[in-house]
Amino acid sequence: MDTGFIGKKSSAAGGWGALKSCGKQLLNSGSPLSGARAMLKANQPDGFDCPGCAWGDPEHGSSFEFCENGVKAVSWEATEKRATPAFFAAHTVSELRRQSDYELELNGRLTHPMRYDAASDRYLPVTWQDAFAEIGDILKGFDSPDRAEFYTSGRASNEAAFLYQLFVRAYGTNNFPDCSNMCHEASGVALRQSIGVGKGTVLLEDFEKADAIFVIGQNPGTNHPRMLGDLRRAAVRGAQIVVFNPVKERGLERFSDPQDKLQMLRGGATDIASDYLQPQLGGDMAAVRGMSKAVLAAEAAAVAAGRPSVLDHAFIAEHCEGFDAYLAAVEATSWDEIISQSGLTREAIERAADVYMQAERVICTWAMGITQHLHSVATIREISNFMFLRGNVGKPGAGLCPVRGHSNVQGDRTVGINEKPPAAFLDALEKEFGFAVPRANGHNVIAAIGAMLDGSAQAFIGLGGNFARATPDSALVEQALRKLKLTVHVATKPNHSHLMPGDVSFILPCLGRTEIDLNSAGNSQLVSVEDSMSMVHGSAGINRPASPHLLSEVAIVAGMAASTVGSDMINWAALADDYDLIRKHIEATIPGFEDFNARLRKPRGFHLRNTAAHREWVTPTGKASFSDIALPSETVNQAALKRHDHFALQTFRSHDQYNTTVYGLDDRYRGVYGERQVIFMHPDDVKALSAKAGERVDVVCEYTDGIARVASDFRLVPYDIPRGSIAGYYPELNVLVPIGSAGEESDTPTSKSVMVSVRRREAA
Ligand SMILES: Nc1nc2c(c(=O)[nH]1)N[C@H]1C(S)=C(S)[C@@H](COP(=O)(O)OP(=O)(O)OC[C@H]3O[C@@H](n4cnc5c(=O)[nH]c(N)nc54)[C@H](O)[C@@H]3O)O[C@H]1N2
Ligand SMILES: Nc1nc2c(c(=O)[nH]1)N[C@H]1C(S)=C(S)[C@@H](COP(=O)(O)OP(=O)(O)OC[C@H]3O[C@@H](n4cnc5c(=O)[nH]c(N)nc54)[C@H](O)[C@@H]3O)O[C@H]1N2
Ligand SMILES: [Mo]
Repeated sequence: MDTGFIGKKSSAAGGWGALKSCGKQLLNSGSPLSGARAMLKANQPDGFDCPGCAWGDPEHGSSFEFCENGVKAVSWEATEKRATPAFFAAHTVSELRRQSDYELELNGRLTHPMRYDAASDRYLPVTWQDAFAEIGDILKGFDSPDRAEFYTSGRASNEAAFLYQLFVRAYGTNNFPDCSNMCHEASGVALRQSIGVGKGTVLLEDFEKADAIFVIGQNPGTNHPRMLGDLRRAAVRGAQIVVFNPVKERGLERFSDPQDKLQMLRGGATDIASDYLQPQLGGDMAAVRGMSKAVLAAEAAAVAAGRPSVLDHAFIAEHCEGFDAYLAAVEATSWDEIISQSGLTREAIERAADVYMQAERVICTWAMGITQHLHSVATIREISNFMFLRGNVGKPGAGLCPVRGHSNVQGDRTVGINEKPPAAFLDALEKEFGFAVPRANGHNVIAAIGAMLDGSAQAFIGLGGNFARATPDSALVEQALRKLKLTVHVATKPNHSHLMPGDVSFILPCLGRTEIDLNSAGNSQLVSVEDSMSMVHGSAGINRPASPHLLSEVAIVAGMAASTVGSDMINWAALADDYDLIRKHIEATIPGFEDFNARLRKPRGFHLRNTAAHREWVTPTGKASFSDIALPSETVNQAALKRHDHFALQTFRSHDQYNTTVYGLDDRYRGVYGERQVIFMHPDDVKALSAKAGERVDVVCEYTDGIARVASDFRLVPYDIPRGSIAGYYPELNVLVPIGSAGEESDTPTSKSVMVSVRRREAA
């Protein structure tokens, strides 16, 4: 069996390996200098916001906020390679479709607006004017504005996103499928119910004060590398870090901080996790309930022995409702249930609960390992319950911290990308702009795909992203896009979504974050973004644009808007020429943006006030709300354990990718090299299949809706992961994620728990 692609895992995350990888990345980009110069300005007060992740920026950063994957994101955008009209002339769309995601984006930055020509099966250049005019004509020709779906990916700036929603609402629909529907939707839904605001309550400073940090369902070493710096500093000063992750992730075990010169010279590394628990997939609600059960048992014991109370009774009495019902729910949950569903021992859960009880201030962070399950909302509500027990919300050094994905996904939501917009926002828009806005809820990602498949949607406009590859059931979604009358992709690089043309199709190339955005007077324009800690700050590019024909996202949105809804009510061109004017409209319609233009120009920007962080609860009862939801009757993982060839599959990210953008084929923290078609599996499960390391298998979706879904020719990697749970990379495995399986209340595809079977190819 060829196992050459399985190699050594990095001994620690970060360190020299990360620096080496940066150098390689900058060289590969073909523009080491502009890439390196750009890095010095990433996340600095006068630079651009790193297009990588949404982790916060420190007040007193080192000379630059070093991050290996930030370097990849920046140099990926700052490449010298170009996908010009000559490139498109040389390849038919059918030919390009055979390229992998990796190969496709390697072709470089888009340079010209392009229109699909069905006769030659090629994209041909088109003028911006003609593109906008034709898009406007088609959109105006529909019998209802609800025929069009307006997708947003979370890189769009606040200004672009605000203008986009204004255009779409002026056109007349709330169809805003958004990448966050596939991402942190469950966090928004659950936190609004629990604490009255759908965002995290902590600031970066709180990580310096926390006594314990619980990191649940998240892989910061790869996806939020700068967070590891904060975790390392916390670990060094003695804070306890408790990790819940089925997979042993290198970055959560050990980290060598490239910012720390001494540590780098000595070759040392810091242990991050003081406790590393490996629950089964989807077992976190049970695990957290188990910790609550242990806390409540300790409380009973303390009361009986006359010792001080373990619970924060004052907080619960003054700030919470539903406590008694929660007590009853915990009482009704047996340890047997908790152990079988979490896959953890009672001792391990009790140990974690001890850490929680010994800490005065606790932060709990989470990401996709929590949000992409069937019962994600219930799980996040359980995390909130657990944190309420000792008043860990709304005090320094403590709080709830959903760690967001795309660099401005949180901001896009704040400025109105929302298929279910709150009435107050719609009222404010009407008052500010004087037109009647649509009031009916629109489509999220799943609903948009449904509408595209059944023919009720006829147009797809994408402000960034890679819809066809990021969505579940990618094969179906590709068909859905090709049935449309119009597809429009605002993008920086070619991707597979562009290769699924409808009757009329455009690729509209835009400036990236790192590039200078000049207005008609030759002044550089500033955009704004919001990070996971609700800090809003400015971002101005420093690199020369990849092509003189690029427009900013704002200008592209304005162009489409003017040709679709006209410029009588709103002077789109004027807004696109001066983003300060857009910010004035944001200030007038969205709370928290008072004096936006001035405050944005302060070095670190400003913080959007979070009510829950001040213990103001904007819930129906005016209190923080305990939930009393029962554990799921059975998780996919529990069901899978009943059959030796069935597994719960999670789809996650390698160290060399940004969502559907693949930078390289290695995943060195997991010891996999030059190969992405892999399945990580417990060694005993490999044996139970009578298979061997490196063996080729097919993975078959066992979701019961009658559709056959197979991912062929993947190779087994024995790995430290619980039995019955397996893992592999997104987007390659999206062909297996069934569109019909979506989170309760969040409607997020359950891409972290798909029931599959694994079949040996040789044996077949
Ligand atoms: N370099 C880089 N940075 C990124 C991205 C990228 O692709 N590349 N993507 C960005 C985006 S949009 C997002 S949303 C974030 C994603 O950030 P993450 O959420 O860290 O992303 P994933 O790779 O999906 O990793 C999920 C983690 O959760 C664990 N997990 C899976 N299921 C479970 C479970 O049931 N329970 C528990 N406890 N753990 C589980 C997995 O083992 C894995 O470690 O990162 C952002 N930053
Ligand atoms: N199976 C599975 N599916 C998943 C996930 C998973 O964990 N598992 N994760 C989900 C998550 S968390 C998310 S957020 C989604 C991501 O879904 P998307 O946001 O749709 O996908 P991305 O891969 O981030 O988009 C990449 C494309 O964005 C374009 N781009 C890059 N920079 C810019 C820019 O500055 N402006 C514009 N206009 N375009 C730009 C480039 O053309 C690039 O090809 O995927 C989801 N899908
Ligand atoms: Mo995301």
